[in-house]
Amino acid sequence: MTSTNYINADYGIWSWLLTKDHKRIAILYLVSITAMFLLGGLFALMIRLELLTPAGDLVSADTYNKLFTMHGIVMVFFFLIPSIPAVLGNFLIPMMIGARDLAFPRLNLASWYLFVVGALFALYAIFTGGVDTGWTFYTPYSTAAAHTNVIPAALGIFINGFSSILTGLNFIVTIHRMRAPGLTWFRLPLFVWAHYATSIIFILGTPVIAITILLVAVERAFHFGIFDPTLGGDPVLFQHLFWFYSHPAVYIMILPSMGIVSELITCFSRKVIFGYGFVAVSSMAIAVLGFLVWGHHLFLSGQSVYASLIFSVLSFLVAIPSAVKVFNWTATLYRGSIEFAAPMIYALGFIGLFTIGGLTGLFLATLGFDVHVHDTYFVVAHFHYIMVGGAIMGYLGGIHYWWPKISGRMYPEWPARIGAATIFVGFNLTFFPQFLAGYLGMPRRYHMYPPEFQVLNVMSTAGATILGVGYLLPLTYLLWSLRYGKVAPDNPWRATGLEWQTPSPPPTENFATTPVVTEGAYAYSDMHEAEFI
Ligand code: HEM
Ligand SMILES: [Cu+2]
Repeated sequence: MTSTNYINADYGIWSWLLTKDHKRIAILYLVSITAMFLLGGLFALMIRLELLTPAGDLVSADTYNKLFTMHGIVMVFFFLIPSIPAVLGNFLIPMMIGARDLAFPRLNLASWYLFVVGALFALYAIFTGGVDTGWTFYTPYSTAAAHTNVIPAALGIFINGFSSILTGLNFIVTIHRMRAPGLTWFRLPLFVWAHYATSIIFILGTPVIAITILLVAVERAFHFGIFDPTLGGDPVLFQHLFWFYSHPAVYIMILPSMGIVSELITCFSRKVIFGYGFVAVSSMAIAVLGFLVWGHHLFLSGQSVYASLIFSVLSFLVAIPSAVKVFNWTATLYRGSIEFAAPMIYALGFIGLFTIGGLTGLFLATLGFDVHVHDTYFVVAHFHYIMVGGAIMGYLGGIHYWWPKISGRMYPEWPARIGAATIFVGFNLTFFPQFLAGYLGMPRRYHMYPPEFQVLNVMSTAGATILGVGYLLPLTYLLWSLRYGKVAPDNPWRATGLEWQTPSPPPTENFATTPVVTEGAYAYSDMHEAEFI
């Protein structure tokens, strides 16, 4: 690496902490969310160790409540939600649209600082006694019952919310205003479309959770009677407000991953994506419909039967745009010349796991079935298939695919393939038994259980161990590659897309001259076919 790029353009810790370069900010996020992921993973491991035996013999019931709560808070708010948008979105969106940076570089840096301050509040809550309400902060646990650090955790999430809102705003303005000449909306890479849809949820949804969680803190401190029925409040109101954000938020976690998968599938099968327009528009449909289905989390909270019926039907509707994507990816693969590079293995893993997660979502949306499995391990398995199986597979696939661009080095292919396979196997062994345990009646959030569930739990803990090793593999060899990896060419995958037209790693300004776009994304069929058979 002799030429000047964003990494060696400037030296010293302050040149990073005060940077306005979207690529450096992406790296700051990468480091901070990886730290949070390791912390959340540590809690998960302790949960699984406790559940190895039916007797609650590792930690007390109180500690167990804190473990699953803090696992959820860290993973959802401080890892999954920022993961792809803040790291890969930040790094790639300006380059993919031929811009030099995001529209508001200083705001981008401020977003990272808000994330850090929010995370510090959450860490303070965790290390000075923990929180035990569950990551959903349901009232009255959170307002009247819990004796733990609910207020600092709530403030952490509140502050972090502004990081999301500002990032969303920055992406939307950038995508509207800064596209290179010729880059029309329907020539945009699908990764950019996915982030556009995600940003809409960030802007419309996040204020609701921020205020809701602030109300919990206010209620706790001053007993205003917002949620407490003895003071005239309504505890179910909290659940409405919470899920009005948190159902759309699950799409914040999955849409960016779908954007990555679209890029990977077309590149590694050397074909134009099938039904580009449908894939693009389905992201928007998911973002909009996602706001109409929150009531499927309240089937058993005492909402009216008619409300439940309507939410049940609407939940089926939101599955359609997701299915459209799966069909289009499958059609893209059909007769493609597929290369099983590590990112592609992650993408294929995503499709399989997301499909299982999505289909079991339809089970849950079916009112009668949900009555049977509500608050059991079936629900735990469902959302982990989506959020860990889906979202993290896409995230890791994306990290590998763009690693040459980010770091200027290639990752080692065989260790990466082994890592992807280990994660896939470990994941399924961890979470598939939970569908069975839940269906058979094992409730979630208990630190002991009847002995007949032990076999399934031992499988799950064994799987979690494999999964843990699987996640440590990329961490190890990617760090290794920074020093010893092969120097990356500008476009190692012979991919289309403006980000591959700049050097690896890119210079601070991304492009020497603004590129001009003359065709749609994914012009793979223009390539000589014989070359890829
Ligand atoms: C696309 C990505 C999806 C993600 C990330 C996701 C995530 C989640 C999460 C986190 C929960 C558990 C919340 C809790 O802690 O109580 C959950 C529950 C649920 N999900 Fe999904 N989900 C997705 C898709 C779907 C779909 C497509 C449907 C239906 C069409 C669906 C239906 C449900 C239902 C009904 C529940 C509540 C089950 C209960 O508590 O009894 N989900 N989901
Ligand atoms: Cu939902």
